[in-house]
Amino acid sequence: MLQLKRGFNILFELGGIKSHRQVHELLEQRLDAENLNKLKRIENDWALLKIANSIAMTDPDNVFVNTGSPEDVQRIRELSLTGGEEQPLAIDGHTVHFDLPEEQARIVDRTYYIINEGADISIMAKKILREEALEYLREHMSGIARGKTLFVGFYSRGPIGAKAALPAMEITTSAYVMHSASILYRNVFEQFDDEVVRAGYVITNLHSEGLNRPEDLPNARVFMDRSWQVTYAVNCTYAGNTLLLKKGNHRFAVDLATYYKKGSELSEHMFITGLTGPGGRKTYFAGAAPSGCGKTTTAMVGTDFIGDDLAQLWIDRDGSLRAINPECGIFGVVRDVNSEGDPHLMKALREEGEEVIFSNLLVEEGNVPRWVGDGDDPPTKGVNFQGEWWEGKTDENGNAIPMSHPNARCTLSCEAIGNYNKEAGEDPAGVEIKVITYSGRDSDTMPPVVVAEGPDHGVVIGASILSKATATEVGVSGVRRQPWANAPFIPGSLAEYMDAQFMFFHSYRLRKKPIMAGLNYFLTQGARGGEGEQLLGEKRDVKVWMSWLELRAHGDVEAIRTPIGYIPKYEDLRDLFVEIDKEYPKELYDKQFSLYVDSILGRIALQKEAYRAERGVPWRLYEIYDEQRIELEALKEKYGSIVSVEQLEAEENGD
Ligand code: SPV
Ligand code: MN
Repeated sequence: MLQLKRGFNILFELGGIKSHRQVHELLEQRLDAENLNKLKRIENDWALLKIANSIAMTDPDNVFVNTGSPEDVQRIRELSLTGGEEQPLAIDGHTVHFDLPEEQARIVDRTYYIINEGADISIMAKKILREEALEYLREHMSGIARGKTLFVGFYSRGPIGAKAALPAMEITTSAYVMHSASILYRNVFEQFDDEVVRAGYVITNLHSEGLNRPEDLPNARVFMDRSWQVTYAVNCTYAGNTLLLKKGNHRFAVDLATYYKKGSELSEHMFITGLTGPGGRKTYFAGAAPSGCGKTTTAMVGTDFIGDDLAQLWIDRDGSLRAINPECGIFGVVRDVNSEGDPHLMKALREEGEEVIFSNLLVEEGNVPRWVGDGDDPPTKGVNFQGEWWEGKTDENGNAIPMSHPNARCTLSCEAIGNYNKEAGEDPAGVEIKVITYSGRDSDTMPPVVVAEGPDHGVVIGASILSKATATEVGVSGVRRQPWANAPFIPGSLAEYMDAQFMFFHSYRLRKKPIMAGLNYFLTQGARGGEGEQLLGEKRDVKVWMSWLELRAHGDVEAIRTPIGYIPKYEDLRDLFVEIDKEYPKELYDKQFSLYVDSILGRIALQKEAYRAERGVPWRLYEIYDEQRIELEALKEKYGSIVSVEQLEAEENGD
C-alpha cells in the first residue's frame, strides 16, 4: 500500500516554514542577490516550500542555485576540487573522488523507509516510524550545513515531457554530489515549473556528508519518506547513498507504478539498448540484472545504447511498449572494463575529450586512474580508496587489499559513449521495446538464453532471478534471490509488485507484446562436467545471445520448446558465432543447453518456499511453477536428470 501525503512532513517540521510569506522572507534573508535572482525563475509554491525548509533545517552559510548553465556547472566542478571532494587526473576533465574505506557501496543496513503507524512494506526492506525518523534527523541533520554551501539543483528523471518522466530536486552540501547529478540527470531549471504541473509530482532529495569522518559512519542514514516523496541522506558520500535522484527516486517511481499507475507503467532496474538487425532494422531491448552482474556491459553491446541502469516503461496508445531512461549518464562499475570487452566505454575513459569522475580506484604515478581488469600491466603502487597502496598490501586481517575496490565506478554522460543514440535517447516518446531480458549470476542451472512461452511466463522468469552477492552493497554475501533485479528498490510488498507485473505484461492494451527472456552468462565448467569456476562462455558471447533474441523477436528463427521456455537451435547460434569470429562447437552448445533437471527443480522448490513467506502472491506464479515441475519430472522419469537437446526435440515432435 502507498498513501501519499499521510502523516506529518518531517522536512516541514524540522524547517518550520509553513506559509508563502515565510518562504519568501527566508529566501531573501539566506540567499545572496545573485542566487535569489536565479531562484526567481521557480514559482511553484510546493517546490519553494521544500527548498525553504531544507535551508531552514540545515542552516547553511550560503545557498548555490544550480541553473544548469555552463557557468554554474563550471563553478560546481571548481568547488568540488577546491573543497577536496575530487582531485584532478592527468586527462583534462577527468577527476577522482574517494569515499571512506568503510562506505564503498550502498549502506543497506542503514537504509530505511519512513512509515506511518500500521503501514506494511516489503519484507526485504527496513523501516522506521515517522516519529523516530523525525527525532533522528533532528539530532543528526538539523544545522548540518553550518559552515557550508547548500547546492540546489532541478532535474527531470527522463526526457522533458515524456509520459513517465518525473521532476526532482537535489539539495546537497556536497559539490561532488551536485557535479555527479549534473552529469547523470537532465537539468530542467527553465522548464521545472511546467514539469511539476505536468507530472503532478515533485521529488525532493536532501543530503549532507556532515563531517565525513569514519567515526560518524555508524550514524549514517538513508531515509526515504514514501508518503511525501522526500529522501534524506546523512553522514555519507558514496553516490549510491547520496545522489538519491538515482535509487532513492527509483523507489518512489516503483511505488507510483505499482499503486497509482498499475497496469500502465513500470519502473525497472533495467538497461535499454538497441541492436541493428537484418536490413538495418533497429530492435530495442530492456534488460534487468542485479547490481554488479554485467548490466552496463550488456547495454554497451548494442549498436544504439540508451541507458545502463534504469528504465521507465509504459504502454503507448498504439499498443506498443515504450521506454525512456530516467538518466542521461552512467555511474558504472569499472572493474573489468577494458578495450576488448567495452571499446566504447574504454575510449571515453582513456582518451581526451570527455568529462569523467572516477571513484574508489587506484591513482598511479602521473595521475593515471587504474582498476582491476583494465587490460594493462597491473601497477605495483599508487594511491587508492585505502590510501597508499603497494602490491601485496594487506588489511588488519591479513587479507590482500585489491588495487581498486570491486565497486569502483566511473561517472560520465551518455553522450561521451560512442554508440549512444542521442536522438532516440532524448525522445520523449521513448523507444519501442521488443525484447525484455532478465539475468542473474547463476553458476549452475539456467541455460544462457531461454524465451518465455508468454507474458505470464516472462513475469515468472523475472520473479525467479538469483545471484551471487556482489560488491555493490556493504556487508552482503552468499546466494540471494533477486526478484526482477529490482527487489532492493521495491518499497511495498513483493506480491503487489508482482501483481502489477502480471497486469502490465498481460494487458490487452499491450497489443505489441515484447518477447521476454532469461539470460545467464555465468554457467561454469564445474557445473557441466568439467572442473572449476571457469565460465563456459566469455563476455563477447553476449552479442550472440542478443542477436538471436533480435531474430526471435521478429520470428526469423525457430526455437525448441522446453518446460522452462524456448531455447535456440544449434545451427542458428553457430552462424551467429561466425559473425563474432568464433567457433561454436556442438559440444559446448550441449553443455549450455541440456537441461539439468535436478537443479531446475531445486530452484523451483526454493522459489516457491520463499514466496510462501509473502502474503497475497498471485496464484499464477504457483500455477506456472507447478506446470514446469510436472513436465520436468516427467522428462526426468523418461530420460534421467540430464536431458539433451535432442531429447527435448523428440518430446516436442511427439516421438
Ligand atoms: C547499483 O548498485 O545498482 C547501482 C549503483 O547502479 S547505486 O547508485 O549504488 O545503486
Ligand atoms: Mn543499479
